[in-house]
Amino acid sequence: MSLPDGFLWGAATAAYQIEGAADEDGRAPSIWDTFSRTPGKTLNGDTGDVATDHYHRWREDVAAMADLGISAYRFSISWPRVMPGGTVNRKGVDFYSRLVDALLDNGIAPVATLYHWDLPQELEDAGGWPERSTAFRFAEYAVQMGKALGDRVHTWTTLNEPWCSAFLGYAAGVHAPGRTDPVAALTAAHHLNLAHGLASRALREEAVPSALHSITLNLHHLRGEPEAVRRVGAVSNRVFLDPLTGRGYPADLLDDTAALTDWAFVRDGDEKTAAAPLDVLGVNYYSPTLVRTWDGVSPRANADGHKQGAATPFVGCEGIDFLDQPGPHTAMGWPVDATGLEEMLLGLRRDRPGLPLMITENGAAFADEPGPDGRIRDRDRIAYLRDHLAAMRRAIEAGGVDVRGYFAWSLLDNFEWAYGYDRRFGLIHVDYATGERRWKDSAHFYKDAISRGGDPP
Ligand code: GBH
Repeated sequence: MSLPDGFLWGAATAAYQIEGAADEDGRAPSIWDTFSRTPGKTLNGDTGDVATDHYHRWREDVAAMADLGISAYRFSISWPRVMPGGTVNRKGVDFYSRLVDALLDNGIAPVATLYHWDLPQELEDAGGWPERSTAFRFAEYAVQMGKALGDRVHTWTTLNEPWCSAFLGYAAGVHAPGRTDPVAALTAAHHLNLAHGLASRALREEAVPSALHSITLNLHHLRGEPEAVRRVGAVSNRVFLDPLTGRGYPADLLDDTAALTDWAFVRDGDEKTAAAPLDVLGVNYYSPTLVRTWDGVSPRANADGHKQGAATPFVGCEGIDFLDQPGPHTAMGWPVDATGLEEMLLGLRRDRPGLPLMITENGAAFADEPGPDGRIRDRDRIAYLRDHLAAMRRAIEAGGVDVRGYFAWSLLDNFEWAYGYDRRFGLIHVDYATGERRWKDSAHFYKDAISRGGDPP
C-alpha cells in the first residue's frame, strides 16, 4: 500500500518561536513580546527576542529542509512584522517573500499560517480577540498577505489552534495575553471563528483563488466517561469544528455555558460567515486526553493547564476531572499514545465525511541524549515519530481516511511558549548561545522515512 499522490512530507515552525529580530525592520510588539517580558510568565523569564535567529539564518534553514527532503514547509507570518500599526511594512513582507521564493527554488511547497498566536499588541490594547473589530482587522491583514505572496503559497491557513488563543490566552491565562476571564474566552473563540470566515473568504475571493484554504485545530482526542467527553468536547472541539463546517454552535455548549453568557456576541449571519469553504482541515495531534465526571470525593486529578487552584481553560466544565494515563510521557508530561492519532483520524472521517485532512503538527519534547561521538541520540523522539507515522498509515490505508500531508513539529528546537527554551521539540538541535544547528538522530530518521515514502527502516 502507498500514500496518495502528492502527499506532503513536511516540517513546521511558527514565527515567534523561531524568528527573533523582535525589534528589527519595523516590527511592532505582539502580545507574546509583552507577555514573555513580564516577570513570572515564562520559564526562566525566556523571551522570543532572539529565539533561533531564523530571521537572519533562514537561508541555512531552507538548505537544511532541502537536505531533509521535505516537500512542504509550514511556517507562520508575524502579523506585527508585516502590518505594524495596521499598515503594510515592506521590509517585513520582503522577508517572507524571499523565504517563499527560496522554498520554491528548492521544490518545497510553502504552507503559510497567518496567525500563530502573535496578535499585534496595539490590537490587544483595543480589546484583543474578545473585541469584534479584531476579526475584521485580521481579514484586512489576510488580504494584504494574499496580494503580496499570492499563489506562490500552496496552502493558506488562517489560524493555528484557536483553542489555545481563546482558552489558554483569555481563560487559563497561561498564554498571552494572560487574562483569566471565561466569558472573554468564549467571546474570543467566537471572534476567532468569525475572523477565520472573513479572512478565508476574502483571501479566496479577492487575492488567491487558486491556492488551498485551511485552518488548523488542536482537536482534543478525548477518552473516558461519555458525559465528560461530551462536555469537554463541546468547549474544546465542537466550539470550532461545528461553526467552521456549517453546523453553527452546538446546542449543548450553549446550555453548558448558559450561567456565564447568553452568547449575544454571536450576531445574525456570523455562523454562516464562519463556515467558509475549507479545502483541507489541519489537525495537530500530540496526545489523548482522559476525562471523567468528578465524584466529589476522590482527590481531584490534573491536566496541563488545569491544575488545582489555577484558572481552567475548560470553561463550563467544572466537575470534570482530567486524569493522567499510565505509560510513557514526554518532557511536557504528555502521554505517548499513537493509537489516539489513528482514532482521531477515523473519528473525523466518520463525523465529517468528505473533509480532507492534513496533520499539520505532530512531535514530542524529550531531553537530549548526547552521544560520545557528538551525535544527539534522541531515541524517544524517533520511537514517537515511528509509532505516529505507523498510526497515520493505518488510518489512511486500512481506514480510508483522506490525509493529504504530515508535518513534524518541529524543524528546529525553539521557544516553547510558557516553557521557554527548556523544552526541545526539534529534529534539529539549536545551541542557543551560538545559534549553531546540529541534526539530531531523529532528523536522519525522518529523512530516511521520507525517502522511503513514509515507511521507515
Ligand atoms: C502546539 O500547541 C503549538 O501549535 C506549537 O506552537 C507548540 O510549540 C507545540 O504544540 C508544542 O507545544 O490538558 O487537555 O489542555 C499544542 C498545545 C498541547 C494544548 C496539549 C493542549 C494538553 C491538552 N496543546 N495540551 S489539555
